[in-house]
This record gives sequence, structure tokens and C-alpha cells, in this order.
Amino acid sequence: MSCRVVVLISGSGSNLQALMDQADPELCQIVAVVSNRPGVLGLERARRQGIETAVLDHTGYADRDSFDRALVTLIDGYRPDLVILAGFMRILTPAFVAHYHARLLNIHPSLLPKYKGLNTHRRALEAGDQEHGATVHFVTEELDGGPLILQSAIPIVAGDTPEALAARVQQREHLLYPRVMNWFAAGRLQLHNGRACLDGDPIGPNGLRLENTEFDMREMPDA
Ligand code: NHR
Ligand code: GAR
Repeated sequence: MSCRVVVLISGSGSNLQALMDQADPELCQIVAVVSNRPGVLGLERARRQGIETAVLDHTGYADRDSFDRALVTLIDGYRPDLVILAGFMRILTPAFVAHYHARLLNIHPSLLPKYKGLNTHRRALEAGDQEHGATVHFVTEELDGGPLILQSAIPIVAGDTPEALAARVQQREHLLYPRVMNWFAAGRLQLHNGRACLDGDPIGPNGLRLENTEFDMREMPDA
């Protein structure tokens, strides 16, 4: 039984591309890509792979509640088991988050819990941090505050700019997200009593580090 995935985007969709490229076909199928912005490259990427697309332009709605209600109706038409935010730039209402409880993931461009919200690369540089990165987490009402699943860190180097840093962080994002999607689709990743669990084991409050799971025995077939 394949996991039906709907991906929400707002922009270029490089994470979407990584998800499409690295989805385990035995485990999941991306059944639709939904954008709140018309004309973005991510929609074209989906069409190129023969994946259904839809646009729900938030500027046509009076408030967040009515937009999110329409978004739920649209998404539910695809009967998803999992909803993935991939560069989706609209804050979602508590009602939306509750509707997709335990089946809603986000990737955030920082080493959460540092730098929730926007402009993460600039903020990491201004703070003089030595490292930066990206995190995949379950989405809850608290913005970028849901249980952490998997993160990856990169060094900040002399002369770094927000743009250069963003590009290097994104390379890590493209490793993290497909991995987590495939875990979820395999039934290995769950949200239990507010804690993320992999293979039934609670993941610590800082999430797993990709660098430490690469050779994890749990990744071995039949391990
Ligand atoms: N919604 C909830 N309830 N919880 C989360 O953790 C969410 C969420 C919606 C999106 C992604 C998030 C990120 O990874 C995300 C996580 C947009 C904003 C934002 O301020 C902040 C965080 C995230 C996404 N958006 C502005 C707004 O008013 C619009 C900004 C724009 O359009 O450029 O919605 O960083
Ligand atoms: C990604 O870096 C993602 O982490 C970030 O936007 C980029 C989207 O790129 N997400 C957020 O900032 C959410 N607020 P993409 O469209 O090429 O995947």
C-alpha cells in the first residue's frame, strides 16, 4: 500500500525536485503538487514529471481561515497520507494543522530550535555562528516549533553571504527531505504523544543528525 503524498510549494521547488527524484517507488507516490503562487518553477517541475498540479492563490481570500479551509478541501481531494511543506511560505492556521495532525512535515533552513521564522541565513551570519543547516520537523501550531526529526549541519566560512549559505544549506535539504519522506512512507516514522519516533524509538529533542544516521544499522536491509 503506497503512501499518497501531496507537496505544498510557493517557489522554485528544488526540494520538490529532490523528493520526486528520490522517492522510493515501492513506498510512495507524489499524487499532487499545490502552490499558493501561480507561475512558479515548482509547478513546471511537477508537470514535467507528469504529476498533477493545482494553484490556490491566497491573494484571492479575505483571511487565513477561508484560505486554509479551501486548501484543506483541495488537498483532501487527493486523499493524502502525508502532506509535505517544501518551501511553502504561508503560515497555516491551527485548524489546518489539526486536520493533518501527525501527517504534516516541514523543512526549515536552520538548525532548529535556532532561528525560527524567516531570514535564517542572515541571522546565523549576524550571530557569528560557526555552523548552520536545515531541519525536517512535524508541523504543529507553534511556528517551526514542532518535534524535530532530522537535521544536517554545514560550516559557515569566512566571507559567507546569505545567498552562498542558502545554496549550501539547500544541498543538505535535498538529502534530508527525501530520506524522511521515505521513512514515513515505510511506516518507520510516527508522531506519538507529541514525540517523533523512528522505528518505535523516540527521537531526542534536537532530532537526529543525518551525519550520524548515514551508517545507521537501521538503514540496512533486514538489520
Ligand atoms: N504553519 C504552522 N502552523 N506551523 C509551522 O511550523 C509552519 C507553518 C507554515 C509554514 C514553514 C515555515 C518555515 O519553514 C511553515 C511552518 C512562512 C513563514 C511566514 O512568516 C514563516 C515560517 C514558515 C513559512 N510567512 C508569511 C505569512 O504571513 C508570508 C511570507 C511570504 O509570503 O514571503 O504567512 O520557515
Ligand atoms: C528552502 O530552502 C526551504 O528550506 C525554505 O525555502 C526554500 C525553498 O526552496 N523554506 C522556508 O524558508 C520556509 N519558510 P525550494 O522552493 O527550491 O525548495
